[in-house]
Amino acid sequence: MKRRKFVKKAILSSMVAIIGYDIVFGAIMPEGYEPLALQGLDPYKIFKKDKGMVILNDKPWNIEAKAHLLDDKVTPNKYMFIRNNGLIPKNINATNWTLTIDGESVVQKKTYTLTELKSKFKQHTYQLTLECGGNGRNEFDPPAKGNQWTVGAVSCAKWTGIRLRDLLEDIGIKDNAIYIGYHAADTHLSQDPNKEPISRGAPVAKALQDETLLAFKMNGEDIPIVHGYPLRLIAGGWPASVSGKWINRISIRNKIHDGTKMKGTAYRVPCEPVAPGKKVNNEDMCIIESMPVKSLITYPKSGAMIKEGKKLNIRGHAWAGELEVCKMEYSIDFGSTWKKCSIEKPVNRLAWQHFYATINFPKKGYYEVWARATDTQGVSQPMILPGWNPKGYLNNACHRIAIKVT
Ligand SMILES: Nc1nc2c(c(=O)[nH]1)N[C@H]1C(S)=C(S)[C@@H](COP(=O)(O)O)O[C@H]1N2
Ligand SMILES: [Mo]
Repeated sequence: MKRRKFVKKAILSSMVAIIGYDIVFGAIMPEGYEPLALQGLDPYKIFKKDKGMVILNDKPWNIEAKAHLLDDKVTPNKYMFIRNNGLIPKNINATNWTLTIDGESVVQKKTYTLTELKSKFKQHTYQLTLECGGNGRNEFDPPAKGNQWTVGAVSCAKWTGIRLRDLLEDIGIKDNAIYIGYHAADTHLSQDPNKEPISRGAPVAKALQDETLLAFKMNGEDIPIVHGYPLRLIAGGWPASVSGKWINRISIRNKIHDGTKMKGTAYRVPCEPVAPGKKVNNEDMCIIESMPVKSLITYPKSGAMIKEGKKLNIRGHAWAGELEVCKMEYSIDFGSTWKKCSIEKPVNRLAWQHFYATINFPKKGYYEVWARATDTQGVSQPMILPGWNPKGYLNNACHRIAIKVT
């Protein structure tokens, strides 16, 4: 018979601390066993999320919103999706938090304290759209592995922090700098301290944009722990994986950053469209940069019923990565004809835009309302699933809701 392995002392004592009672036979508890008392922890309470949010995975935590929960113009924490690649850092201490800037292309490596960052540089606030590159993955066929996001892995909160550009100007970067890469305090799922769950970044040009922030506030308060407290990179309009949470180091690279999840099929898609299911060579994969044009009907909720003869007011948000949305339309006849919606300007660059329309339905029955956004380069959302890719990124197909006229 195999010898049974017992739980490690350090892990046992942390379990005791959470449960608040001595685990009497704890010393002979099998390794890897999770006491029931710990399994009962309510994620909605811990993360202060609305009960309507959907848990896709608990190891690591991945939680998404539903379309109608994203109705607010500024996304509050309770409706903000959670995407973790690893384990949330424990024992975060903001008072001794530091950010080190290093890499081949930094003039001289330097470490700033969080207090210094907050006091030395001017603070800015922007509302910024963060959408997971895998939002909409659930529709891909053949299916793509990973969290099966439907439509709710997108948010647009107000972020306050300092410009990454101001920091880079302070420290000085060399002419050969081409990319920045972040490093963070979260733990790899294997708990191996030598592995990083994720370490991505962006070209220097994106890092130098006005809206690229090192943020310490979200919607006017300290960033919630799960969303990156006490310091987070925010790069609106790009896959949200670029917006590193819990960051403690930024490397200025003289090449494309080669951290975890920068290679292979991670956050990369075939540079040219391929047939569904096809194997794509590494050199034919391109890093996702600006996210594609997309929209979401946030009111009413799909399945809503209205009385015959009544008009229906719909509304929602539209966004287009680095671009703006300049046209918004809806269809009630499965995309045969389209009518215009009103669309507002964004409050600032890289923030989503609000649209609304009033719809008349010709008679009783079942309808679908489809929404379609067009960006300033004339590119519109596809009606059906766009280009297949191995990891199921960039699904920007038209959002649709069901309506019954009774
Ligand atoms: N350190 C760290 N940063 C991270 C991640 C992570 O797992 N660890 N996930 C990334 C991904 S893939 C996404 S989509 C966003 C999600 O941000 P949110 O959980 O605040 O909504 O954070 C990004 N930043
Ligand atoms: Mo993501």
